[in-house]
Amino acid sequence: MLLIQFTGLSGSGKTTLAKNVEHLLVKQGHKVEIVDGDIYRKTICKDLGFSKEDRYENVRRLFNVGQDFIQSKVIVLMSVINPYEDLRNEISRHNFVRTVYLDCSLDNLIKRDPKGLYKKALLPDTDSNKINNFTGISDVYEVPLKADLTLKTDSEEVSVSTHKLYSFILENISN
Ligand code: GGZ
Repeated sequence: MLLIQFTGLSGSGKTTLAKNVEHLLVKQGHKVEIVDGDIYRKTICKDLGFSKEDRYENVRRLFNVGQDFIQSKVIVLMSVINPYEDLRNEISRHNFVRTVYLDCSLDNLIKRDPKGLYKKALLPDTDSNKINNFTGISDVYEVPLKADLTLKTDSEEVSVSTHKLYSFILENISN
Protein backbone atom coordinates (compact mmCIF):
# COMPACT_ATOMS: atom_id res chain seq x y z
CA MET A 1 0.00 0.00 0.00
CA LEU A 2 1.40 3.38 -0.93
CA LEU A 3 0.05 6.87 -1.39
CA ILE A 4 2.48 9.59 -2.41
CA GLN A 5 1.38 13.04 -1.35
CA PHE A 6 3.27 15.45 -3.53
CA THR A 7 3.77 19.02 -2.47
CA GLY A 8 5.20 21.83 -4.57
CA LEU A 9 4.33 25.06 -6.32
CA SER A 10 2.38 25.27 -9.57
CA GLY A 11 4.73 24.29 -12.39
CA SER A 12 7.23 22.49 -10.15
CA GLY A 13 6.78 19.23 -12.08
CA LYS A 14 4.18 17.27 -10.12
CA THR A 15 2.09 16.19 -13.10
CA THR A 16 5.11 15.44 -15.30
CA LEU A 17 6.84 13.28 -12.70
CA ALA A 18 3.60 11.54 -11.75
CA LYS A 19 2.97 10.61 -15.40
CA ASN A 20 6.57 9.48 -15.93
CA VAL A 21 6.62 7.16 -12.92
CA GLU A 22 3.12 5.91 -13.71
CA HIS A 23 4.45 4.77 -17.08
CA LEU A 24 7.41 2.95 -15.51
CA LEU A 25 5.30 1.33 -12.78
CA VAL A 26 2.57 0.16 -15.15
CA LYS A 27 5.27 -1.45 -17.35
CA GLN A 28 6.29 -3.46 -14.26
CA GLY A 29 2.69 -4.62 -13.72
CA HIS A 30 1.70 -2.22 -10.92
CA LYS A 31 -1.68 -0.54 -10.75
CA VAL A 32 -1.35 3.25 -10.47
CA GLU A 33 -3.79 6.13 -10.14
CA ILE A 34 -2.87 9.80 -10.40
CA VAL A 35 -5.17 11.98 -8.31
CA ASP A 36 -4.45 15.40 -9.81
CA GLY A 37 -5.82 18.58 -8.20
CA ASP A 38 -6.06 20.36 -11.51
CA ILE A 39 -8.33 17.60 -12.88
CA TYR A 40 -10.49 16.96 -9.80
CA ARG A 41 -11.07 20.71 -9.48
CA LYS A 42 -13.20 20.32 -12.64
CA THR A 43 -15.32 17.51 -11.13
CA ILE A 44 -15.82 16.63 -7.46
CA CYS A 45 -13.97 19.76 -6.30
CA LYS A 46 -15.45 22.22 -8.75
CA ASP A 47 -17.26 24.07 -5.95
CA LEU A 48 -13.91 24.93 -4.34
CA GLY A 49 -11.66 27.96 -4.80
CA PHE A 50 -8.27 28.84 -3.34
CA SER A 51 -9.04 30.15 0.14
CA LYS A 52 -7.33 28.34 3.01
CA GLU A 53 -10.59 26.55 3.90
CA ASP A 54 -11.19 25.47 0.30
CA ARG A 55 -7.63 24.20 -0.14
CA TYR A 56 -7.97 22.15 3.05
CA GLU A 57 -11.26 20.73 1.80
CA ASN A 58 -9.78 20.07 -1.65
CA VAL A 59 -6.79 18.13 -0.33
CA ARG A 60 -8.94 16.19 2.16
CA ARG A 61 -11.41 15.17 -0.56
CA LEU A 62 -8.57 14.04 -2.81
CA PHE A 63 -7.03 12.09 0.02
CA ASN A 64 -10.38 10.31 0.51
CA VAL A 65 -10.43 9.45 -3.18
CA GLY A 66 -6.87 8.17 -2.84
CA GLN A 67 -7.76 6.02 0.17
CA ASP A 68 -10.47 4.26 -1.87
CA PHE A 69 -7.90 3.34 -4.52
CA ILE A 70 -5.44 2.16 -1.87
CA GLN A 71 -7.95 -0.50 -0.76
CA SER A 72 -7.67 -2.12 -4.20
CA LYS A 73 -3.86 -2.27 -4.13
CA VAL A 74 -3.39 0.71 -6.40
CA ILE A 75 -0.36 2.98 -5.93
CA VAL A 76 -1.76 6.48 -5.57
CA LEU A 77 0.08 9.61 -6.71
CA MET A 78 -1.69 12.60 -5.22
CA SER A 79 -0.56 15.51 -7.34
CA VAL A 80 -1.54 18.73 -5.57
CA ILE A 81 0.16 21.91 -4.38
CA ASN A 82 -0.78 20.90 -0.83
CA PRO A 83 0.66 24.10 0.70
CA TYR A 84 0.00 23.62 4.43
CA GLU A 85 2.33 21.79 6.80
CA ASP A 86 -0.46 20.96 9.27
CA LEU A 87 -2.59 19.30 6.65
CA ARG A 88 0.35 17.39 5.17
CA ASN A 89 1.17 16.13 8.68
CA GLU A 90 -2.46 15.10 9.22
CA ILE A 91 -2.26 13.00 6.05
CA SER A 92 1.22 11.59 6.66
CA ARG A 93 0.12 10.13 10.00
CA HIS A 94 -1.24 7.23 7.91
CA ASN A 95 1.49 4.62 7.63
CA PHE A 96 0.94 4.10 3.88
CA VAL A 97 1.63 7.78 3.05
CA ARG A 98 4.95 9.29 1.94
CA THR A 99 5.54 12.99 1.31
CA VAL A 100 7.50 14.05 -1.78
CA TYR A 101 8.52 17.70 -2.07
CA LEU A 102 9.24 19.14 -5.51
CA ASP A 103 11.65 21.95 -4.73
CA CYS A 104 11.87 24.52 -7.51
CA SER A 105 12.77 28.19 -7.00
CA LEU A 106 10.13 30.80 -7.62
CA ASP A 107 12.52 32.65 -9.96
CA ASN A 108 12.72 29.59 -12.13
CA LEU A 109 8.96 29.02 -12.11
CA ILE A 110 8.34 32.62 -13.10
CA LYS A 111 10.84 32.26 -15.98
CA ARG A 112 9.36 28.97 -17.21
CA ASP A 113 5.67 29.74 -16.65
CA PRO A 114 4.33 27.38 -19.38
CA LYS A 115 0.68 28.15 -18.60
CA GLY A 116 1.21 31.89 -18.09
CA LEU A 117 -0.26 31.66 -14.59
CA TYR A 118 2.61 33.47 -12.82
CA LYS A 119 2.28 36.33 -15.29
CA LYS A 120 -1.43 36.53 -14.53
CA ALA A 121 -0.65 36.56 -10.81
CA LEU A 122 2.13 39.17 -11.12
CA LEU A 123 1.47 41.30 -14.20
CA PRO A 124 -1.98 40.61 -15.63
CA ASP A 125 -2.95 42.28 -18.94
CA THR A 126 -6.15 43.52 -17.35
CA ASP A 127 -7.63 43.51 -13.87
CA SER A 128 -10.13 40.84 -14.90
CA ASN A 129 -7.23 38.62 -15.99
CA LYS A 130 -5.56 38.73 -12.58
CA ILE A 131 -5.26 35.51 -10.58
CA ASN A 132 -5.64 36.22 -6.89
CA ASN A 133 -4.39 34.09 -4.00
CA PHE A 134 -1.78 32.54 -6.24
CA THR A 135 0.44 30.16 -4.28
CA GLY A 136 3.97 31.49 -3.83
CA ILE A 137 3.03 34.98 -5.09
CA SER A 138 -0.02 36.23 -3.22
CA ASP A 139 -0.75 33.19 -1.07
CA VAL A 140 1.29 31.12 1.33
CA TYR A 141 3.36 28.04 0.55
CA GLU A 142 4.83 26.42 3.64
CA VAL A 143 8.07 24.63 2.78
CA PRO A 144 7.88 21.07 4.19
CA LEU A 145 9.96 20.47 7.29
CA LYS A 146 10.04 16.69 6.97
CA ALA A 147 9.52 15.43 3.45
CA ASP A 148 10.41 11.76 2.89
CA LEU A 149 11.95 12.67 -0.47
CA THR A 150 12.94 16.06 -1.92
CA LEU A 151 13.54 16.47 -5.64
CA LYS A 152 15.30 19.60 -6.85
CA THR A 153 13.35 19.96 -10.04
CA ASP A 154 15.02 23.19 -11.13
CA SER A 155 18.57 21.85 -11.04
CA GLU A 156 18.24 18.21 -12.05
CA GLU A 157 17.12 16.63 -15.31
CA VAL A 158 13.54 15.34 -15.45
CA SER A 159 14.90 11.84 -16.14
CA VAL A 160 17.00 11.98 -12.94
CA SER A 161 14.07 13.11 -10.77
CA THR A 162 11.87 10.47 -12.42
CA HIS A 163 14.30 7.68 -11.57
CA LYS A 164 14.83 8.89 -8.01
CA LEU A 165 11.06 8.92 -7.50
CA TYR A 166 10.62 5.54 -9.17
CA SER A 167 13.28 3.94 -6.93
CA PHE A 168 11.77 5.59 -3.86
CA ILE A 169 8.33 4.18 -4.73
CA LEU A 170 9.69 0.65 -5.27
CA GLU A 171 11.45 0.84 -1.87
CA ASN A 172 8.28 2.00 -0.15
CA ILE A 173 5.59 -0.29 -1.58
CA SER A 174 4.26 -2.60 1.10
CA ASN A 175 1.44 -5.15 1.13
C1 GGZ B 1 -2.55 28.05 -7.02
C2 GGZ B 1 -3.89 27.85 -8.89
C3 GGZ B 1 -4.55 29.00 -8.54
C4 GGZ B 1 -4.17 29.69 -7.36
C5 GGZ B 1 -5.45 28.26 -10.37
N1 GGZ B 1 -3.17 29.17 -6.62
O1 GGZ B 1 -0.15 24.24 -12.02
P1 GGZ B 1 -1.58 24.05 -12.33
O2 GGZ B 1 -2.37 25.42 -12.22
O3 GGZ B 1 -1.99 23.32 -13.53
O4 GGZ B 1 -2.23 23.45 -11.07
C6 GGZ B 1 -2.57 24.44 -10.12
C7 GGZ B 1 -3.91 24.10 -9.62
C8 GGZ B 1 -3.80 24.06 -8.09
O5 GGZ B 1 -4.73 23.21 -7.57
P2 GGZ B 1 -4.43 22.27 -6.33
O6 GGZ B 1 -5.70 21.50 -6.15
O7 GGZ B 1 -3.21 21.49 -6.54
O8 GGZ B 1 -4.19 23.33 -5.14
S1 GGZ B 1 -4.24 23.08 -3.57
O9 GGZ B 1 -3.46 21.87 -3.23
O10 GGZ B 1 -3.62 24.30 -2.98
O11 GGZ B 1 -5.65 22.96 -3.16
C9 GGZ B 1 -2.71 25.76 -10.90
C10 GGZ B 1 -4.16 26.16 -10.77
O12 GGZ B 1 -4.82 25.11 -10.01
N2 GGZ B 1 -4.44 27.38 -10.04
N3 GGZ B 1 -5.53 29.24 -9.47
N4 GGZ B 1 -4.78 30.82 -6.96
N5 GGZ B 1 -2.87 27.37 -8.15
